[in-house]
Amino acid sequence: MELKRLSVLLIFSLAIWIGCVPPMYEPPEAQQNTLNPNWENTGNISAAFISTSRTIGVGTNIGSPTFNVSFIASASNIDSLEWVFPGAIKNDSISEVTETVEYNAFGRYDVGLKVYNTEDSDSRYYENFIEMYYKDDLIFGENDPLIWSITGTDTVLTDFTQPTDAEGNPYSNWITVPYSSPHKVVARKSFEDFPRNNLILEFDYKLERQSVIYIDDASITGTSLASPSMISYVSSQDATADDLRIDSPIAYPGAKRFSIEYDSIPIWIASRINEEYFEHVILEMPSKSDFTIRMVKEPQTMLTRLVPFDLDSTATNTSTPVADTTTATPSDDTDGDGVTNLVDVFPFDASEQFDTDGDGYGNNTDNDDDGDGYLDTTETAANSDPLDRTSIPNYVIQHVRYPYTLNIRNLTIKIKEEN
Ligand SMILES: [Ca+2]
Ligand SMILES: [Ca+2]
Ligand SMILES: [Ca+2]
Ligand SMILES: [Ca+2]
Repeated sequence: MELKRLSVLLIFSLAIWIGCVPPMYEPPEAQQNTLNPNWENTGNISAAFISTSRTIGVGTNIGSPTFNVSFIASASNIDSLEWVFPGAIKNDSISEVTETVEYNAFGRYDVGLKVYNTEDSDSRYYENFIEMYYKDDLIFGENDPLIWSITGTDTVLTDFTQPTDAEGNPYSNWITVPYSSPHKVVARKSFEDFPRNNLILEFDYKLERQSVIYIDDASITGTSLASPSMISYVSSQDATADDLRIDSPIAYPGAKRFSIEYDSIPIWIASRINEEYFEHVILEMPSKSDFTIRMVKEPQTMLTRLVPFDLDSTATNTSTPVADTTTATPSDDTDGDGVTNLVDVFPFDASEQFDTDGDGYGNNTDNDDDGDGYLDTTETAANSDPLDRTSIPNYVIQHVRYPYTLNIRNLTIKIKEEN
């Protein structure tokens, strides 16, 4: 970075300008401007000025951003004036009341103004009066180097949603990865031509526990045990009585949930669910001008749940057992159906032999042999046992076990204030 060289230059030019060597630079208080003690207000005129902006967040991640700031001297009764704009690349003069100054790099810039009239002079010099930093717009997409690129094998655009206010307007600089994204979610962005030293990555994040999830009833379909393995979530606002409500566990076991990688090396990891408040993170970055940032939401653990089919309303289940049909000749096969009278529940009926649920209807007539409320045809299609009332057809549902939403906002890259 050029700051040190700038400081030296500045001290040198100051020495020429005011004719003596100024004292060593004292660091300013955070967020305050420092008035150089050698540049005093001498009385009748004042070297006050205003500018169109003081801090500028620019979302340029590749190449040098360019921005203009206009300054207006608000002094009156002056004959002449002189500006200094260290670090600026272009300004048409230094002696006009209004100056438009061009900068072309992230950083902090001092501004000075000296005013004169025939009797007096006054000067002001502010350290770090202008700050230009990188402010990310948190826009996600594919194959565009200027936005966050989704790179995971499972990552899809719907993994990134923008929260909205009560009127439905999206919040800028704020993105969420919903709990309904169970896979690993990765977004990547390259940065080029940044200052090499003292870069600080800052952002706010929140890992929000989703205490209740609803599974869309319409997504619970199919007849085989293997289907559906994944389901669709529905928001609590849109859930109906038919949708399946699942309460999340109170406590979530600690695990790596969200991480930041610099050139593929993890430099920060979050695990704790902090559902109430955003936490502010400040990360010092290595001294490279070209680098890549990756944001990674780890895959969520899945839970398999069995949800019984709805009962078949047409299942035949009476409470009238077969009459006692004990015969005097147990080893005979009176009705000639191939099953001896001892075993045949219907020894005089060649079309029936067994009544598994004992409801008086033989298994050949009965449409629900085991009396569990599911038709034999349903059970066969769903691979449950039609002759075992403890075996019933289920949907196999996989849902997120510890659902949480990741919020990220106000991502910036600034140059660290020197101490
Ligand atoms: Ca029989
Ligand atoms: Ca039966
Ligand atoms: Ca059955
Ligand atoms: Ca059964």
